[in-house]
Amino acid sequence: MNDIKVAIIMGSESDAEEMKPASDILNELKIKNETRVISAHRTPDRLREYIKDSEKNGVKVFIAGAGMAAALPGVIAAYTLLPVLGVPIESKSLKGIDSLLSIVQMPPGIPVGTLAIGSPGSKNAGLLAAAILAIEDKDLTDRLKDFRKKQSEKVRKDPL
Ligand code: RP5
Repeated sequence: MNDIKVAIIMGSESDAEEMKPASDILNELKIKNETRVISAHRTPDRLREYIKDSEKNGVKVFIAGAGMAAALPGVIAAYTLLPVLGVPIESKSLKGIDSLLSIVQMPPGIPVGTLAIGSPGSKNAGLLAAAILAIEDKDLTDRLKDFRKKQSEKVRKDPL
């Protein structure tokens, strides 16, 4: 056990900037997380080992960001019963529509919770992971309430 609750996996180093909001919000909410670059296509054996080790070490939620054919979240979901949250990376050629459709179109029986394309989806994946963990964690529920309250306060009624 190493207290890591959320494992963030991305298919390539080139996904790092778009995936950073996930770890940022988890850190803000004081949820221990770690980030790894592991590709479903380029390093499949490493992926299987990492999922097995993560489960043994007490990880509760996986967040997976991938672009283009974007198999990563689905392959993780095939190996684990833990919730998998998929973030479609905004690929250059098709602006992430390819990644979105790859991740969202899972065959029935192996679910992946799919978020929005790019950084907004990455932040929401972190928040959704927090909401899942908060079901059994009162302190975390309070921190999430506080986050929502501050977020509401920042919205100005009059833009001028
Ligand atoms: C996917 O292929 C990765 O998630 C990345 O978004 C995309 C391109 O990877 P690189 O060629 O930039 O390493 O597997």
